[in-house]
Amino acid sequence: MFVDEIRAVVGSDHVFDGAGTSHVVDWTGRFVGVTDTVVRPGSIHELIEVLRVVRAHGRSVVPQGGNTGLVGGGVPLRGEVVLSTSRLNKVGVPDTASRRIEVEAGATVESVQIAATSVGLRYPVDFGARASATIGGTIATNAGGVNVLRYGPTRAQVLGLEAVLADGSIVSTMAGLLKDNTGYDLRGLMCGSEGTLGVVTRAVLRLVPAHASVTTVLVGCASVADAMSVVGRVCHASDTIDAAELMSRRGVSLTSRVTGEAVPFEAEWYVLIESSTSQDQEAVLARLLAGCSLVAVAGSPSRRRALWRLRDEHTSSIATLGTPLKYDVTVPLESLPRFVAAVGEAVTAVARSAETIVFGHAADGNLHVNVLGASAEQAVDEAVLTCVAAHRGSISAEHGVGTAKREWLHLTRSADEIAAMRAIKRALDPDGVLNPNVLLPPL
Ligand code: FAD
Ligand code: 2HG
Ligand code: ZN
Repeated sequence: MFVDEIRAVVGSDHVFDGAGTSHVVDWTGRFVGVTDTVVRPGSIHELIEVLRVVRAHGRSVVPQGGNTGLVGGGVPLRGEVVLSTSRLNKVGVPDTASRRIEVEAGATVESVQIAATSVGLRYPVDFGARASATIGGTIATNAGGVNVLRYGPTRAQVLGLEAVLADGSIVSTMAGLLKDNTGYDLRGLMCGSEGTLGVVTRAVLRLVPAHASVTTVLVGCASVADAMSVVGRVCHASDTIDAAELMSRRGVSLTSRVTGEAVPFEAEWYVLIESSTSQDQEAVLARLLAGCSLVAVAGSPSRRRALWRLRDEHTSSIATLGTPLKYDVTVPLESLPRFVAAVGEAVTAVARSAETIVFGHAADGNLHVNVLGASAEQAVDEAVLTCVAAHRGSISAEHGVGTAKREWLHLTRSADEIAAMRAIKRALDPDGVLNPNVLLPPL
């Protein structure tokens, strides 16, 4: 029997029925699946053996890390086996000379951040789900977060990678060479492949120097256009800006109510800016923000944490109002203010009583559009995503396509591009063993 064979590989403590467990429900509660098998291999060899048994029985797997994904890509919506990386969670000792760290795929982002900080370095990928999201999951989704502006997305941190393909073969670039032009970039291909091409098992990650001190500033603005003009001015004049985050009055007041953190002042829109600090930089920021009347500078680490909670806790605060439809999009910076107005109108046109909350990584043109109280899901998907396409944006900036956006991929990718992606999938996973129901549109 299938489950007996899997038990023989990993031991009975590490195989169980998914019914009633958190492994079958996504973070938002919107995507609920079913599986008779959740398996937690304890080594790459066990993982390869598990895949062999899965293949032999004509089944497929959904790789799962921290299950914080927001596009329904990490749960078994069609009875797939859940392949959990929770036991592959070793974090190596950071190499301070080469500024890198070797980790297993199931290690959390936070555990890597802590290891880096302990030696005066920093892992620059950061976002609200850091305590649960894993390195494997962030590589598979090419996660972004608040520091992309300065350090790039997860793909830019991956110096080396090891992954197991559907047939059990291993691709590895764990030497982590800075320069290596020997053929196709398999490491880059795995980043953002959402578990469809290989199961990431280990990585070598780039670390950056920790800042001696940071300046964190909350700026109040009358409109999105004003907010984007502040972002533009600050980012243009300085290359030490780590983050520039956009929030609305509604998002901030809701988050303040849920978390108990005080809001320093009332404004229609807010920009939260963080920069590494030198005396010069403080003067530059002060000059650039001179025309802004609503400015709060975090004068202490606890004040800084409080300002960041107002941003980080948006997702969990919105979740207290119900299960939102989530859209994670990029639009060109110059059309971002127009897009914010247009997307609100587009949602209202198809779901009159729905509420739209917009926030995100302003400097990247990456907005999170959360729609609450809409029953006509398909109509709202279409309204929001065609509005994105009309503004020449992308339907996924950082969360990935998953199952939630797969039928809309054509809005962002041409037919030729989708055909090329299908050809890659067919070549590496001809039997559809790895996450067969995500990313590519249904045939
Ligand atoms: P999972 O949810 O378990 O899986 C996500 C996808 O990766 C699935 O398709 C899964 O099959 C695949 N996968 C997982 N592990 C592997 C592996 N080892 N090998 C191959 N495929 C694998 N995302 C951002 O980009 N930026 C943000 O700012 C951000 N903020 C968030 C805030 C909150 C509060 C929450 C809940 C989520 C946020 N996310 C954000 C989304 C989410 O945290 C990321 O997508 C993250 O990368 C998922 O990691 P995970 O380990 O939870 O992956
Ligand atoms: C963030 O930036 C995350 O906080 C989550 O990407 C966005 O909840 C969301 O829509
Ligand atoms: Zn985000």
